[in-house]
Amino acid sequence: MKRIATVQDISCLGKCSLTVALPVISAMGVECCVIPTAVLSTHTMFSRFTFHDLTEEIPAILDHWEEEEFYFDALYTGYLGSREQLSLMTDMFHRFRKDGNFTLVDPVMGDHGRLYTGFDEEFARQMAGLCAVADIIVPNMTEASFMLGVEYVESGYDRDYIQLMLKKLTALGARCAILTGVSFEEGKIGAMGYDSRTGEFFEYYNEKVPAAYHGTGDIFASTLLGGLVQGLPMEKALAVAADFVRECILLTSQDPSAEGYGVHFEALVPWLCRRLEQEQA
Ligand code: PXL
Repeated sequence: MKRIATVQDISCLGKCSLTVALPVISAMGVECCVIPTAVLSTHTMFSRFTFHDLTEEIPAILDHWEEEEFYFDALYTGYLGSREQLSLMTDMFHRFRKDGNFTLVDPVMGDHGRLYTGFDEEFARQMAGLCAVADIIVPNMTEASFMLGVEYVESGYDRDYIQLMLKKLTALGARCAILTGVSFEEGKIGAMGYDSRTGEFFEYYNEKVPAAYHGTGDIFASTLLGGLVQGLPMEKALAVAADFVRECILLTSQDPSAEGYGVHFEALVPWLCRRLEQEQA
């Protein structure tokens, strides 16, 4: 069985980070080993939340895993709670990145032009340092802008602008960058990627569902990774991830009792399993 290790927080309520990565990756038939970076009562979009940092545990977990010679088909980082965790992740990549596996960094820091509570521009610069040692990075437009030190542009940009951003992102050091939340046309949204080894761009768009929920970036990254580890080529894995996010947003937006945080991904797990099977056929 394929196995990945992911390092992110546990937000006890709010459907993001590990509470989506674990079920999504498991549903895709991949063992999901977790290193929790922190335990929060909710994600940080609530006005109040508790935060218990778990940085101290990480070196001991990595030492034990290395001692046992565990192999991971991919290493995946998401929301990281401190600068120290960024350097621990660089260390983890050096120790566990082998021939045949890969690393994926989702530089979770912000959205809609703003950084989440607790992050600043210095953190974004340091996150760019972690992206430099990753194989694949999946920033949204906000995270990419902060890492590159360019102004966030909400809309009205063209393909040249996004292609230049992607080239600058891979110039940080990652082989492949995928920018999420890209929209060239009113009513359409998706992602554009660039593989610096082949010099090829790729992209995928859907009709935009007029609703926004937290945690969809985490679902996107987890689904993309699950697809890649299961052997899908990048373009198929991207399409599955973008379509799954769209299905989740659509279903949630149809529920008048949906509470505005997190999507109803649980009900769509069978959809994801079927779709993965179709793509593998
Ligand atoms: O979904 C991204 C995310 C992950 N983890 C925590 C967050 C957020 C976004 O707000 O607060 C703790």
